[in-house]
Amino acid sequence: MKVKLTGKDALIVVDMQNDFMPGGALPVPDGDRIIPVLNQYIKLFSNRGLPVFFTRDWHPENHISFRGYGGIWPPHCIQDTEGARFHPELFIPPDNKFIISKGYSRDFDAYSGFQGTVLDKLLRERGVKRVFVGGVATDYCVKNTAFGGVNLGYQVFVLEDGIKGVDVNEGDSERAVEFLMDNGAALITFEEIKV
Ligand code: VGL
Ligand code: ZN
Repeated sequence: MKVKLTGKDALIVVDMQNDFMPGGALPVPDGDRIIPVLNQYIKLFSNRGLPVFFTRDWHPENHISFRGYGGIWPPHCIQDTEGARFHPELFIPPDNKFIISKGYSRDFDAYSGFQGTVLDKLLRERGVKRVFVGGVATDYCVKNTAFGGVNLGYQVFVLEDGIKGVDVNEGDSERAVEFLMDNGAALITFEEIKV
């Protein structure tokens, strides 16, 4: 498949934060290996003047998703800590980029970048119709952000070469991609974008 970028496209990079990278509090195995290709996508969109959205997990230290506070995860991406910062090699364009914080209230978790955020509003006011979604984790926040996009009426492309999962249960990431395709999302690689 070949896809030509249009003025109604946006890139969504999900949760490329230190805590989700090898050595972090909740590491996605090889999560940092997708950074070079994500940077290619980011530069492509940015050079075309298309908006790039970076979601981030942004939890208070007593967040409901943490073990000991009702959740299943080790503490991760605590607001204003090193673990919550984007990986230092991730390219953040100087302009037309947006940081979307999610899961910032103690009693509310968000696997989707659309939940409790202004992401949909920002996309709509820019006339965005198609979103390209990459990042981590395939089986959690990428899955839910992409599914949220589908449900809100966007045409969703999942970056096949720009996602990584945790696979708490073997096959979770594969099933997540299948689920998204069953719901109308398409898979795409960098080479398939027509320049
Ligand atoms: C995520 C688990 C907990 C993710 C966030 O970004 O996929 N996973 N919080
Ligand atoms: Zn989280």
